[in-house]
Amino acid sequence: MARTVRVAALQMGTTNIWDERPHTLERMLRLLQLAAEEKVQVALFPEIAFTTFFPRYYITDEARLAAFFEHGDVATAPDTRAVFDRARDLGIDICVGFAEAAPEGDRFNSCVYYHAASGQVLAKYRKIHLPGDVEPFPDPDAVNQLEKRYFKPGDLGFEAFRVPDLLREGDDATAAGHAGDQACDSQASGTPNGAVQGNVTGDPIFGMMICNDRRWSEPWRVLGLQGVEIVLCGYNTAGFAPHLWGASKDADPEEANRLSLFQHKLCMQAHGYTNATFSVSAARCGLDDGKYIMIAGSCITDPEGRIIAESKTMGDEVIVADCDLDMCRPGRTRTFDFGRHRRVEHYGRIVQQTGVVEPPLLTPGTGSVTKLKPATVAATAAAEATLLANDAPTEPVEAAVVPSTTPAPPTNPIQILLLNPTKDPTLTTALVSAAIPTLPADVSLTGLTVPTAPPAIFSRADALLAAAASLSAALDSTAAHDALVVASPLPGGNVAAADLLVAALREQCPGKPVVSALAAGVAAARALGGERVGLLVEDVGAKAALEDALLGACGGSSPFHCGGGIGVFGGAMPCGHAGAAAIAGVESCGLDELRVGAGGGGGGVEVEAEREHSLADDHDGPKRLSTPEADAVADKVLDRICAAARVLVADGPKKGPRADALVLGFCAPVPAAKVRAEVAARVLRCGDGGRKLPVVDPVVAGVQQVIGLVRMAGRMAGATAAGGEEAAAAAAAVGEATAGLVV
Ligand code: CDT
Repeated sequence: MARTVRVAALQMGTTNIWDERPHTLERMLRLLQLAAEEKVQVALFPEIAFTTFFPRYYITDEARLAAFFEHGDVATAPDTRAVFDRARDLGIDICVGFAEAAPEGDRFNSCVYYHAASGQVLAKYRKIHLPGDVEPFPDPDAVNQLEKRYFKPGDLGFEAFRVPDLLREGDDATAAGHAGDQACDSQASGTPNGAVQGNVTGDPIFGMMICNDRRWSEPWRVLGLQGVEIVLCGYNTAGFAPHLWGASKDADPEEANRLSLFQHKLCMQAHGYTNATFSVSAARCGLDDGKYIMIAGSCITDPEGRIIAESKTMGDEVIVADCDLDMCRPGRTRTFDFGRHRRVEHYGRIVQQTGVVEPPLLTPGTGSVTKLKPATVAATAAAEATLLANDAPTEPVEAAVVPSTTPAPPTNPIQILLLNPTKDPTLTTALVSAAIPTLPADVSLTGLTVPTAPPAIFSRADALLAAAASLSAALDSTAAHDALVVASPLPGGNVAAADLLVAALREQCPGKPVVSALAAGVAAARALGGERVGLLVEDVGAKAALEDALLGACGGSSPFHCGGGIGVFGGAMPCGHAGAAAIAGVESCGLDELRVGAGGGGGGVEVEAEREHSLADDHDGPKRLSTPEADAVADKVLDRICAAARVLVADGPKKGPRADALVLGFCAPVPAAKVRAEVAARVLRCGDGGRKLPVVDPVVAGVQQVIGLVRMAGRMAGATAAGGEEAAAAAAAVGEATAGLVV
């Protein structure tokens, strides 16, 4: 029995900046009336439907800007309620885009799904992919798109939702209705609730996205994974706007318009097809203000990727199609039966990496090519290899990474091993990712996860086991590497693990630079002018461990520190006194209270379901949060880091701030660059004048330190003039990279 929904895209033509709101509202009501005459059940208005597309303007006057936003409940606010009231009266569900001034002061580019039968907003979506810029182009002729200036990225994720009351008498709105059909889908994969994927039953499943989101495969797949059947997407898309599109100013405007239109349809058709869903897109189009050309092309596509209805004009227009939701089934049960065919173990990069990390360059020359490294690259390699390593636990896991902007193919790259003394590959990925942007062209960084180490280190016993397992794993790999950096970003006894490891590795690999990341971080903070270095650590446990280590460095009383220079702050100092004296204090960011873990892949946020780890506790690992939860936790993480930083840089008993440089003594579950930016913005206030606050990522510092040491060692060994130049260049490179740490 058919499950059919009649949907419409309500395309809106030119809306000028000078158009009065009531005029635009009237047009929207008329479109609704036309839709009602077509017996439409669900109608989609464009993105930012109530006004012109104001992000193209650089607006500095706050009152003027506020007038483009909808304040309060959009369904009942005086400027907008007429549309919702009319939709309810006509019995048409609507999805409408608007600029949202949220009660807490944040601004979003949003849309809501309004359910006519109940008179309620059923779902809200806030645009996640904000295109364009914060600042306008210098060229006064450029068309701007300042969405990054006016909006916060959405915080509600891509949540599909069911819509009741759409399926008419005789349609199949119940699970029971399809029970007999399951036999036909015997090969289709199961879903957690026992239903058969592709054998969609019940009320229709909708998803929403806004304009630029449609160009990214991720939102579609996230909705696809929820069985979405109709995706709604309003848009404002420029035609000829060379600055925006990165095209030549001399490009043919007509051709540019055609290309923009083509790409819009391409996205709707292709992504709809690969997720076996209908899609509806509604344009705000035409020539705004007599000069801004916006494409039309509102369309409805079916799950096979075909356009089944599309606009014919550049003006207000209603585009209607009947969506027989059973058409989603062939794709879902065969080609795109996700449960049977997806191979998530190879998709790690999608969530662990944002920017591009290119594969290693091949050596140029006569036509024969040599690989610099095996092509087991970057972020996912660690995760993927660990999955393999579960079958063969004695094999260490390597993730090879090279910089993305390699200017020339090095013939003899410096090979650095970054050792994560735990079995947590996501942590390795996070650490390696943080260091990638700082790597010179001729340096290759390999992350090593230790499958036989504990998953995390919460006790001295864990630390000892981690150190022992890591030592043998690292020794297997040292021959292939020029230097080692031991990461120490985990709470508790990891400091000890790192210390023991560093000492043992130095002993076992004489002449090879081995550094503790944390020690390198402190050294870098001091080199950058910090006389009193503040250490930010994850939680009170880590704070205690570090203070313990400090004590050990000063007095040798710590069981983990023999006072012989192996303490994390000892570095080159014989007993560590000088290092310890430079530490202004250790402050906990209290991340354990948020129950966040570090292994978020350089940007993900995880919740630790259970912190009661023990050496024998091979737990299942942290629970991954949904996007809005993760964003909320990330905000809290930044708040806490900044609060702890403020404590450290507050004025101490002597004149001036307690700490004048900071080291991130853990792997933040938000990217280090973001942490640095936030600390800069929030901790140093205008009263601080031109003061600089170095905020050092210890892994980056450790990697840079060993690069310098390897180059120096080469010079000492070679002792040639060329070597001297190389060392000078190396020093410059290290200086350059380190400068990037200062905020
Ligand atoms: N509104 C919106 O998101 N428009 C963008 C224009 C691209 S800006 C380079 C779009 O993706 O259609």
